[in-house]
Amino acid sequence: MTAQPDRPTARPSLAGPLAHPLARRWLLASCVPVLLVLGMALTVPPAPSAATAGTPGPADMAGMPGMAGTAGTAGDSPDLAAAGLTAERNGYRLDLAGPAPTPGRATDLRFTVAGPDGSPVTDFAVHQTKKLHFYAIRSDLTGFQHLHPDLAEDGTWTAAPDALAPGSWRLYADFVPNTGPHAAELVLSRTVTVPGEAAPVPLPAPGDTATADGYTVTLTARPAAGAHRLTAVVSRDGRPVRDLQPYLDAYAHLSAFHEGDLALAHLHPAGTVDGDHGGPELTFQALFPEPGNWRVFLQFRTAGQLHTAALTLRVD
Ligand SMILES: [Cu+2]
Repeated sequence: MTAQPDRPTARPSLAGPLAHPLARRWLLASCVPVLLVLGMALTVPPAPSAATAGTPGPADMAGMPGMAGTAGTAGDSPDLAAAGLTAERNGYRLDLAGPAPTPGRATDLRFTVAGPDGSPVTDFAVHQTKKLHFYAIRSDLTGFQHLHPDLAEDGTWTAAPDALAPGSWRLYADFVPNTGPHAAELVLSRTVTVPGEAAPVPLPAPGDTATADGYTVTLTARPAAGAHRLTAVVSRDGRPVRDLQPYLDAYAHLSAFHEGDLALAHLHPAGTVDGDHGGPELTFQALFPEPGNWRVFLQFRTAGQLHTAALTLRVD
C-alpha cells in the first residue's frame, strides 16, 4: 500500500497547482480525474451475511438512508480535498440518498450537492460539455464507471450505473458551481458499501499497454510524480488509429485512481479537437500528486462507440 500520511514537502501540493488559474483551466477543459484512494486497501471487507440493502456499511454512518458514507480517513486535509477524497469542500457537500445499491442489479443512485447555504445546488456550470461528471470505483480499483447523471429541478441528481458488485465503492461528483468565471472545479466523494460477499481482485501488474474492443493503447512516455507529460499511441491490428472522434471536448479522457487511497487525478489532453480524425498520438498533461500504482482508464470514441482501456501505471 502506498498511503503516505507524512508526505515529503517537495511533493507538489494539489492545492497549489489546482488553485492556479491556468491549471484550473486545464482541469476544466479536461475531465480526466485520477483517483487517489486513501485508507481503502485492496481487500474489500466482507460484508456481514446479514447485511441487506439499506443497511449502512461500517464506514457509512453519515445519516443518509441506506448509504452515504463519509470520506473515511480523508479528514480535512487540503491535499485530500483537492484529490477528491472529501465529501465537503469550499462549503459544498455531497449527500447521497438511498436506497443502497442492490448487489448484482443496476440501481439508480441519487444524490445532491448542498451549497454554502445548505440547500441543494441547482445551477452548475458546464465543463467538459457536462454539468457534472460522476465516477464510481471499487476499493480494489475495479468496476470503473464514468457517468453523466440527470439533474432534477430540485437539485437531485440521478445516476444510472451498471450493477455494482459487493464491496466498498467510492462515488465522486466532479462539477463547477455556476457562481462566476472564477468558480473552482470541485470533486467531492463518499463511499458506499454494496452488501454481499466481496471478492477482491488483485491489481494487475504495471504495464505500458492496454486493450479495448480491438484497440491497443501503448504508453510512450511514463510520467513521474508531479506535473509531467504522459503520451500514448492508439493502434488497431498493428496500424495507427487516426479516426478518433471527440469525446467531452477531447480525443481521449483519462481518469486515474491511486492504489490505496483512491485519490483522483486530472489529466488533460494536449492539442485541439477538430473533427473525427484524432490519433494516433495522444498527449496529456499529467499531475500525479504522489508515487505509487495508479489505475488509469483511458476512454476514447470511434464510429460512435466509446471504448475504455485500463492499465496499471507505476509512478516513481
Ligand atoms: Cu464526464
